[in-house]
Amino acid sequence: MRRSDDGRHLSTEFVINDQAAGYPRRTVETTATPEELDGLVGSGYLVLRGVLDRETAGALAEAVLRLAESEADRPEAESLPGDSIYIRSLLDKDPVFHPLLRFEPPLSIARTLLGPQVWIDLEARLNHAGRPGVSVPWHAHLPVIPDPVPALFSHPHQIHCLLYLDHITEREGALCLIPGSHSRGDLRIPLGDQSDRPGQVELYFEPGDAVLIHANLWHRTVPSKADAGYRRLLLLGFVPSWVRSDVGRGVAAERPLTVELARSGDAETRELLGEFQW
Ligand SMILES: O=C(O)CCC(=O)C(=O)O
Ligand SMILES: [Fe+2]
Repeated sequence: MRRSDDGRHLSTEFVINDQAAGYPRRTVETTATPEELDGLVGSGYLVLRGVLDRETAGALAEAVLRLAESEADRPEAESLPGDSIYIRSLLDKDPVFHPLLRFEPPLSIARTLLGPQVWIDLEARLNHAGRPGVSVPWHAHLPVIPDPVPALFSHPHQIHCLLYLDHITEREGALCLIPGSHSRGDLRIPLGDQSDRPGQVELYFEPGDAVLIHANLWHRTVPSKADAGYRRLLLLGFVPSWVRSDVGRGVAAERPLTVELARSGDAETRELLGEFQW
């Protein structure tokens, strides 16, 4: 890694050990400082203020609301009707989200820390306005670390960007997180717990602010008040490129038998077929 002459860009030159591709080089330049990167690795989070202008944040917020309204009545919708909804696969649903494929500085920060090859999963969460008590209890996004940790365990390193499109004040409820908790294997918070925890940090946001978190950082939201406005945020998951369930080439089966196998199979069978959700 090296700093450029103007001191603003940290540049990392990677050589990828891909024989078939001729050992390609990838240079990743980021405006984040070494201190910010170290902070993200050590504490598990990094706040980025004003990464989107108000106008863009507003346009994305409207698109999220449109999708929420069009999906809310679908039986598969992940919603608590009237309170909140998750909207998945945004890049397939509206091209207004496509510029986020090159969203800086989160992309170059993710590539500097995870490696130059990442893909982006884009989702949204919306809490409706005027609904008290809407919250997300303590959780981490990738609860897959076994105890003991096996010798060849693949640590679930991902960077998730929570990009806020609305004002998040005490009315909408702070985002709380526990610094350093992404590397604390001993922390086991019961499902549904919403209590204050020692050392928790409370964050508030303006539209266009973001926070990068390690996917295993424990976090929650404080319940909304009756006079809360909308809480809309985008969740960009930066995922190492090789972490995928599909091979993506060769002759595809005309009628994939595994679909039926998964439908009729038990949980272990479905897991062996690649089922996983966070
Ligand atoms: O609403 C927020 O501020 C965060 C929500 C969250 O942590 C999640 O949906 O996983
Ligand atoms: Fe979360």
